[in-house]
Amino acid sequence: MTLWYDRPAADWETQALPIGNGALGATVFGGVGGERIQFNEKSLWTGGPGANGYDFGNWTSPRPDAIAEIRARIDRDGAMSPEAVAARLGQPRSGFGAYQAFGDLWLDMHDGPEFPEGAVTGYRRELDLREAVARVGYTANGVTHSREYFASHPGNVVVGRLSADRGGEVSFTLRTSSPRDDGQVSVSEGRLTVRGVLADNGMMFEAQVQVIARGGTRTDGTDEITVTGADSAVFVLSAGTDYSDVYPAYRTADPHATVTEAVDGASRRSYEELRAEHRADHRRLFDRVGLDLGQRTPAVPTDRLRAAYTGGASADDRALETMFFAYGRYLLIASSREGSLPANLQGVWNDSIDPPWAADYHVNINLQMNYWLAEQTNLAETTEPYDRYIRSLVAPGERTAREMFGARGWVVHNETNPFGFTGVHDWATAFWFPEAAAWLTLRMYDRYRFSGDIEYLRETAYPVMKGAAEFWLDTLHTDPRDGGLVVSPGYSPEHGDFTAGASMSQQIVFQLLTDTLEAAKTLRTDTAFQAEVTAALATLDPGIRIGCRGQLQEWKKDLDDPGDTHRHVSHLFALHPGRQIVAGTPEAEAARISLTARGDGGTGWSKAWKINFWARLLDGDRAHRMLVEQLGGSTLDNLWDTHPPFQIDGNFGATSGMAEMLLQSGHGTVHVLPALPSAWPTGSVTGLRARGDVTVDVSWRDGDADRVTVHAGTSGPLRVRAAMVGGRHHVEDERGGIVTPRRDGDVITIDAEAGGSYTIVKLAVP
Ligand code: FUC
Repeated sequence: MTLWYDRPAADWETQALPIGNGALGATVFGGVGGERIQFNEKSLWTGGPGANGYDFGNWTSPRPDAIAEIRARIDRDGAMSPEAVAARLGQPRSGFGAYQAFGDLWLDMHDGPEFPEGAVTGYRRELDLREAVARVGYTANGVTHSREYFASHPGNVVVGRLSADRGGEVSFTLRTSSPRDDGQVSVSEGRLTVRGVLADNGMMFEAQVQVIARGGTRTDGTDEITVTGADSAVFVLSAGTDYSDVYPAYRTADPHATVTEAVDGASRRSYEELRAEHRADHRRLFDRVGLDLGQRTPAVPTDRLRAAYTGGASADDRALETMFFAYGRYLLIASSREGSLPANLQGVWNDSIDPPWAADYHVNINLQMNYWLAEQTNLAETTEPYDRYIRSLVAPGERTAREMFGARGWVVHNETNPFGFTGVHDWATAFWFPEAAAWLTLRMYDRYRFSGDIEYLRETAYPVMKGAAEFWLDTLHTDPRDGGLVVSPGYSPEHGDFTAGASMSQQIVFQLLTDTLEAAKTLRTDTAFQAEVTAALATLDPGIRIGCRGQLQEWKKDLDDPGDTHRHVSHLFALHPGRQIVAGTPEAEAARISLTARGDGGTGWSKAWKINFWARLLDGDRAHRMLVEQLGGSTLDNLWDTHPPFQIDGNFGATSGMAEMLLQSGHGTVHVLPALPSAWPTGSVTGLRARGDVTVDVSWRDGDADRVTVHAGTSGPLRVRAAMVGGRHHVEDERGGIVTPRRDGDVITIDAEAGGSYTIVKLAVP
């Protein structure tokens, strides 16, 4: 569970190693003559209130008939070009901003040789996923140097320690730099402070680094701190801004007090204590899931492991696959913890003031995808920032719904920022996606389906789902072709023409209304609203049609081009992450034909989508083939996913896809090893979560489960589907007592008791 390399990182994007605590992120280079630690704080953004011309994406002047006009033209002509729609409904983007690199921390080593020219031996740079610690070690001039870095969530700090195997050998100068010119640096009593204001929007920011040397001397300069002849030295860094997620001002207090408190607090404690607290915090989440595919610890560095990877099921290939699975979970823990913004397009890591797509929150697939793995891989806590963020979009999104659509509820379009940008811009093929709000809330309902937490449903999920549903109740259009309710104008991301009733639009709205109605019934609330939703569902086009080639249609009219290999496979939403399409049905077969036509190419995230699709189609070998495509063609040396460039959704999506290969639970049954590939004949997985508050451990041999334990969180019938159940087996409870569930083919139904564990054991043929 360790990524390791035999040389320092020469490049941020492809080689530096990430640590993070949700709010703070850092990437470690591991240079010998000098260390570079690039760091981030997730709320440091340009744009928004205070930035020139910020308008939340709302139309700057009313366009009362604009949407009706477009609808009428689509009704008349069947389609409209994205350019024509954008000319009428779009508007130039203004003050959107971009996620900002905070700065770099440099540790210039005194008399340290450069690598590789100098006499350095035993160099190793690593990222230990289980401990969430980055390390650097090497020997130079007869002295072995070690460095360790971690980002503590409980402490809200990044901590580093430099040490050597001989006393008095730690000597360096610590300084910072920023890609902007807006921070003032000061130093006092071993504490370096960077403080400033973003010129773009007036956002205040501050970082502090405390240096603590053991032995030797510490000298404070004007903008740097020098440690000479120490036995070891520790630094503690924290950073913050005056950002708050509350509309419309998005500002709170000067970050000085919070940053000071974090750095003071951590500086008073020993390194060992901070490290132990961090370790316990990380492992409480990370250790919940274990995957064993029969890998062994690779003898080669991770970059060479990846370069040699063929997916050919060698022990090394399986080691890379299990590491990649664990890495997705590691990255989510490191980039999404309570109290900060959700993971953005790059998680929390960014070295630029102008990152690709502003490292923003794209919500026509990307943000949703970032959280696919959260429930399944037992990291529900990491979704707190997501929920909080979605709820923060409601206030600005209500205004956009009202002003643009004259609708109740709330909406957000193709991409957004931390400042409630819920309107539009005018990039024709990627500006219009009002379905985003609906889709974003579905994850929250799914969290309820996993946990069964009714309080969460009532207080957190349902109110935002209801708002998203109200928007669509007011916005759906009656299609003159057949009287069905459709989304119009609608756009299947990010290609083709604007039409009415594109499959993805219909599927998302169908799922939203279905889930919201179910939720309202469960909560016994809003009877009149329930009636409204029921009526809409009766005429809503569900967005599932089989076309002339047997494919699942992407549009309501059969416009599909069989040669289309576009990276978005939007019309399969109903298969994944939706649940309208069930494997083994004619619609699933149609989805398979569409997916086959799209091909195995695509960007990093697109390949990750396809792992999930093939897993849902119960085709383990095809799912694995997509994993091979992703690891082989869309993964960097530091195992970050590349679109290109680096985009973290592919990491998260791949981990989700691997989990989907091992366990599914979308349709009322816990399906064990639904899509096990032949490349993983023997293995085990522990701690995966299934809907219905169930935790599952499975071990398998020769492609078939031999032991399955389901841990029930709640009482009631628990349906488990596993091929092994069709053969000789027995089921025992946690006390070893034999229980006799009902069986129907390969499904058994256990009368589970809350807190009970039930193990299905495969028995040898007599
Ligand atoms: C979506 C994708 C692009 C890219 C961008 C950030 O719009 O279509 O490929 O991932 O998000």
